[in-house]
Amino acid sequence: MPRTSGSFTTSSTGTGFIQRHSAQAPLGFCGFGTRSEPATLVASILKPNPIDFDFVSWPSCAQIARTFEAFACLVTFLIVLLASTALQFQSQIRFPIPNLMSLQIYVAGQFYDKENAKISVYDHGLLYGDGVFEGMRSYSGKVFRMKEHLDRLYESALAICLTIPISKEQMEADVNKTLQINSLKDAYIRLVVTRGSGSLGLDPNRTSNPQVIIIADSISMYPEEYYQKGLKIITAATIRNHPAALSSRVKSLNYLNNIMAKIEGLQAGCIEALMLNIKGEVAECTGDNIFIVKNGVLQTPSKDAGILEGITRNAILDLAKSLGIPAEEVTLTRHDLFVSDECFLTGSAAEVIPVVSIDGRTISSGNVGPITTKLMAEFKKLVHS
Ligand code: PXG
Repeated sequence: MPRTSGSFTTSSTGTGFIQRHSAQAPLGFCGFGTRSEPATLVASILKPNPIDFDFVSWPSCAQIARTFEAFACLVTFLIVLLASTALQFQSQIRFPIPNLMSLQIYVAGQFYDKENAKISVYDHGLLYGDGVFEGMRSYSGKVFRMKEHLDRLYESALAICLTIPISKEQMEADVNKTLQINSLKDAYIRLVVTRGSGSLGLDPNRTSNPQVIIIADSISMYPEEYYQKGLKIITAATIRNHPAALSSRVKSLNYLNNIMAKIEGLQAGCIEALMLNIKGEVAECTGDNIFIVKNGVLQTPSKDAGILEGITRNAILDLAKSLGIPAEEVTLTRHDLFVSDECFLTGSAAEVIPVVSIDGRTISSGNVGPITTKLMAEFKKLVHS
């Protein structure tokens, strides 16, 4: 607080500026000082003069610093307030403010932090498993057989009368954008298309806005040691979907029978399980196709066995052809598997993984066979080419 002394006004710090009001008055002191000097000193020198002076306060360095400090605090407070309001706002109206530390998930054309990527609980994808999906991988930034995966996705959608709201070209561009935005080169990509949200009831006509979701993340399907030593699998009692109920070529969001089989496998201490079809023939595993080698011939169940026509499976059949390994799509039984020379599984997530034991029967010597080893190496080359 300024205090008045005679005809002078000094600030409480003594710091001041003296302004001359009278033309006859001697030139006053102009500047900054500490408590008693020089402003107070000058004031006392001038005191005998009957001249009116105003001692006008000027801030000290400490005052300026305090003011700046207060200002900085205010600005920081406002920024924090603004940011927290924006985050609350964002979670309510899904206005995306990307957190670059978080994985960015594509939902219906926009990117959201993993924590905020959500769809309605009324979406029939959740309520009924009504939707389709794809799982694919990118290697060095390039998605392996993207066209085949997108063809299968759109065919699956067609089969369940679901119109995907974007074109294949747009989907391809959005997949690549999802990889880029997350700076991912070697990734697992999950595409999901749901029926959209609607009323409680099966009727798909009472839904709207199918949701397209693209997740690009890392995935390690099986521990590395299994690629070296091979898997032990069992046959699940749960059979593969009856093709007349739902074609196994539709990669639908309803994977419950495969999950039931997977649980059986896990309960038996195996991380993968074999599924048979309604006729008791070998179909495939819960998330992979199956191959055996018998007398130098590669064999795999045909599409008629009620399998998903795997893209990795087709890549292996192509490779076998180019390597001169005879290959055929045939009906296989568990017995064929037990007495095979080699066995392996294929899938986008698992890639190519050897099997060395089925239902307690050791396959051949129990080691990974030469054709399996060759195909694993060639597949690795192919995905990186
Ligand atoms: N059969 C079934 C039942 C599958 O689900 C395959 C075979 C292999 O198909 P591809 O086209 O991938 O060679 C699959 C694929 C996952 C996951 O997250 C599952 C699959 C693929 C990718 C990821 O569990 N299954």
